[in-house]
Amino acid sequence: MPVERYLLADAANPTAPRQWPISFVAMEFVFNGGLFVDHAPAANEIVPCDTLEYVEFTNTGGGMMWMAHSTHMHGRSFQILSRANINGNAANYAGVSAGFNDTGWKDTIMIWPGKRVRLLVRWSKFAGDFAYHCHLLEHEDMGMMRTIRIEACPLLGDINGDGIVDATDLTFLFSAWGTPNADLNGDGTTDSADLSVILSGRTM
Ligand SMILES: [Cu+2]
Repeated sequence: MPVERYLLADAANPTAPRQWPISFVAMEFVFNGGLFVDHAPAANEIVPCDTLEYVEFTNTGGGMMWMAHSTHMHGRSFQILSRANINGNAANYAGVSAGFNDTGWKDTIMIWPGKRVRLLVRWSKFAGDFAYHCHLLEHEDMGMMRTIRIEACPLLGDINGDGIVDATDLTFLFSAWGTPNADLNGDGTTDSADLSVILSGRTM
């Protein structure tokens, strides 16, 4: 079955990739400028739920220690948009994207020295903290791991905004029946389709 391709044009940030560069700081390899801090994402590691985004990793900061980093993202599969050489050595990597290597779903990608890798990933519908890290044990043990925080999706049926879909939302819906006032599915009126939204408790 062919893989449904994500399109850059469908990303929420098609011209401004989220950037988590690999660098070498105080004799440690790090992502996004710093070592792992439990449950403390940087501002650019807080992401919207259920949203397709464009993400870029670069591996140019090795100093004397050029290494490839097998980069793994928890809880998500992503697609590779492109790989580019940004400090020469293109001939050494001519075969990296050969064949089907970059065409399938990935949860891990090898990011070679001097490479820029661009991905498309749809963040989960489920809020919470997820790790991304280098899969080389020495590197992840030294802190080459970071947190992605997925923000909560709005609860579509939470009409009164108290954070839960419950009987008060039902009461409001029935009081608004036949009017646009509790039109959750955008068809212009409040009806059984909107009731279904509430009863499913589903998120957007
Ligand atoms: Cu590494």
